[in-house]
Amino acid sequence: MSTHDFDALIIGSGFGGLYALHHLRDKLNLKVRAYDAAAGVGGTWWYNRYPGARVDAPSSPFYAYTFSQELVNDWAWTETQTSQKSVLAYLEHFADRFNLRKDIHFNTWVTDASFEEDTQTWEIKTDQGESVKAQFLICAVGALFVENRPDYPGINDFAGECHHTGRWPHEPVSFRGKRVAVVGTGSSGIQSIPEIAKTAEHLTVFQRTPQYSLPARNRPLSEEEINQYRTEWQQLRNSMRRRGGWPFKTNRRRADEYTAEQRHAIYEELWKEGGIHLSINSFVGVLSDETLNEEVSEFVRGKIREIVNDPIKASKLLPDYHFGTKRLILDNGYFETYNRDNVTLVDLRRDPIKHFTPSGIRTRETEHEIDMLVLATGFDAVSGSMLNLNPIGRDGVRLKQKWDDRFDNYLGTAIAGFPNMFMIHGPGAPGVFFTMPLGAELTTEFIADCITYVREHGLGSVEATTEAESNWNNEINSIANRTLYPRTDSWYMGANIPGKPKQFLGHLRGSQYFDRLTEVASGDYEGFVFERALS
Ligand code: N01
Repeated sequence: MSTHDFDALIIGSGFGGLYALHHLRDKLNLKVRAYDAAAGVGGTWWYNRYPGARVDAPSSPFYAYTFSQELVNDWAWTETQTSQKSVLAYLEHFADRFNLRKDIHFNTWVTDASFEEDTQTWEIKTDQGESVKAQFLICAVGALFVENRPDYPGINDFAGECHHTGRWPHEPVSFRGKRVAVVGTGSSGIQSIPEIAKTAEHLTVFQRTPQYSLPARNRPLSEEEINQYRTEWQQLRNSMRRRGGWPFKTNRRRADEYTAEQRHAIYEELWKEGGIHLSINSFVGVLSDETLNEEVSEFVRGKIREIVNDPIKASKLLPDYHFGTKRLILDNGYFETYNRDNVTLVDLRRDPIKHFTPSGIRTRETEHEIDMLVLATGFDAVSGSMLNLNPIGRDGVRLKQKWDDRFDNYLGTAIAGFPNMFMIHGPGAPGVFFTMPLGAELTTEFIADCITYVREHGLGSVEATTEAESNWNNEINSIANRTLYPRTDSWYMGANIPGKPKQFLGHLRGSQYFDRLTEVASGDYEGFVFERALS
């Protein structure tokens, strides 16, 4: 008799979890069940419904699954920068089209996951009282899920409305006639601030680090563009796979072959074009050559000075770290918002928050009376949601013990001591440095091939070796260390969470990474050990 109820269990029903459910169930014919704490599919897109929420990368039609031409044909993206509402509607459509909801238990939080060595199975327990076993556990728990809430003295005594952007209510939130405070100016803050300012009586932005943000230049997609991407889909898909997640040919221009004046004209053009082009299409080495990076940084600072009328406000908004080494932000009128009379900027570096009161925020210099607090303070990114799950592996070791001082894993998907468990978008995977939906597809396909290998060879478990983890760690770091990324405190480095080990959390060369997965799969899974089936 089988010792398990399912072949595979999946935690999460965002882009990763939904695709894993479809692929494992419908392509591999496995018995699969998925769990999600939310009441519906969508993951990140279920939770992050704050005003102005949009994809912060070149999106339509690329921020989408790529594997099915039919799916591409029956979904029409409407804008170049997809809104949260559209992405969520797309994922709901995907779930319905492939009949996925029947195998997802919603409103169900997985409280425990542990590996039983004698049966080579995972057992999970839920807050609904279920206890279920499966041979494989797929953790599609989200790279940006566990919200970071600052612990300023008195913050819990604040008596007004308080929302974190990553847990935005499903009911409409009105800012009309209210004095609103936004703490945080990452993507979530910068996307929501222009929207909140439109109706709030007054908006006060509490900024710790000024940011580089580029104009998104969002616009409707034309019928012609939609037809074209549908016709060319297979080529686009191949280009995305080869070119780091997006189909664009990036410019290989060398900065030293142009005069300063010519370079400036190129920056102007790319700024006008909008999106991330200034970063990916200006010159080779923008994110690794300090001098070139400073030139681009100064160009953006110049734009901020031009846009913001009040020079004192503008000076507070000038970023002083290396351009692009925190997540680049795409905005729709962010800097322009500071020209409104109802918007104030507090520079927390000069005037830090002392404590909260029931009616507002006390900084060193001022008492700010507010009606609503918006925390746009980000996430315990990438590793946070795996640590939240805190599975128990071999010898009763919990992930929190294993990851006490470093997020060791192999290929961003497997962990030594945690057999038959895989992560989608784990630490060391390309994650946000690649198109996440395509990344989820390719990672799932690797996982599915590995599961097939185990089953076809009559094996019971597959597990990464500690040696492979150590080599992988060196590989990730050596790629990151060739760039300016590690020099900046960012969530990419785990630096936004007090006490979190500092480690670069992504693989910067997505295409190379997925080549590597193919190589490992075709080379009998180097870096993994297999155990024969025990029963
Ligand atoms: O979070 P963030 P986010 N006191 O960590 C500040 C993705 N995303 O939610 O820079 C005061 O970037 C913090 O300051 P500092 C996207 O990949 C995707 O905006 O640490 N301030 C920073 O300004 C993005 O990168 C989409 O000094 C505090 C801000 O809060 C990622 O999610 C849309 C503070 C946090 O910025 C995270 O973005 C939106 C404190 N105690 C976001 N603690 C989509 O495309 C933190 N801050 C899906």
